[in-house]
Amino acid sequence: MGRTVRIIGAPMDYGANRRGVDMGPSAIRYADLADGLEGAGVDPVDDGDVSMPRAEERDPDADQPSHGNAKFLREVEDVCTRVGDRVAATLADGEFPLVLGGDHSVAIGSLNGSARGADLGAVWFDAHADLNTPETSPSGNVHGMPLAAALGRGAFGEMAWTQAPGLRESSVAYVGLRSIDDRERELIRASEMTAFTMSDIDQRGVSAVVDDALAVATDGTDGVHVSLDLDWLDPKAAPGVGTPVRGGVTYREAHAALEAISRRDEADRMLRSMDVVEVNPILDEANETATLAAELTASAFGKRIL
Ligand code: NNH
Ligand code: MN
Ligand code: MN
Ligand code: MN
Repeated sequence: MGRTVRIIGAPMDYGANRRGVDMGPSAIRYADLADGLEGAGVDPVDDGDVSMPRAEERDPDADQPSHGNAKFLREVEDVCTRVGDRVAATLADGEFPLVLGGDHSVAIGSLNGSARGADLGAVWFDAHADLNTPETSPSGNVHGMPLAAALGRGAFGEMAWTQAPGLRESSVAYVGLRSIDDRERELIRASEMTAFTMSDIDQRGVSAVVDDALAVATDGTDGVHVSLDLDWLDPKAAPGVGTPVRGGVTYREAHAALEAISRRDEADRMLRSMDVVEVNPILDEANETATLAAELTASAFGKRIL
């Protein structure tokens, strides 16, 4: 019997600057995610969506005292607390939590839930570093902050709900960075995180880079969280995202990367939790990006061509 993969939908758009990303979970399900997972030899169970609050402040720029420059932070807290509880409960039942975003702020919940009572590593597939804090963010969008939130940096140090208890900075590896804010660049350089950029992929190939990222994330940890932001891919392969950045990985490179995850997982079952985020069906072409999200998830669980 294969593992049970519990699909947790988080139709969140409070962390992004574009509407439409809240339709991501539906679009990924519609793209036959469950069939793909069965094809990979796991048993998918759909847990439905976590409920979304109505916005307290309709104006994202409205003052939110003590939250500084972080839009809709109360709403993000509400959703991420629910995501974290569901992820933790899923793991406690011996099942695998797969969170479908929604914008990347949902990863605050996934990381918090997955890192309760366990030492966690993380592999972050993204064009962006997501290391802004309310103090450094140029946009105020919380989807540019989930790693900083999980690590309790800046103002997040006062917010227990954002923090991933068992996640150490030195167990985090980025793969495919190519759009980093100036302040983030300084923060990454001063941090203990490992950052593989698109240049590293160009020079060494994606499989070798992912193997190295996994070495970082598995060293001294109980398991690895994989966070897959679809804007990690080149916009030609994944047009349905809110913040496309050209120069990303190709369709084939993306598959090779997630197959490298599954090969490692086959050897030592290090894969603990995963989120798949930032699919925006309104900006997509014929559900191409959601379809790719579903395929890449199946690849991570070991689906092979032959
Ligand atoms: N770094 C920018 C910000 O903080 C962009 C973040 N956007 C993302 N991250 N899509 O993955 O707003
Ligand atoms: Mn992201
Ligand atoms: Mn431990
Ligand atoms: Mn991104």
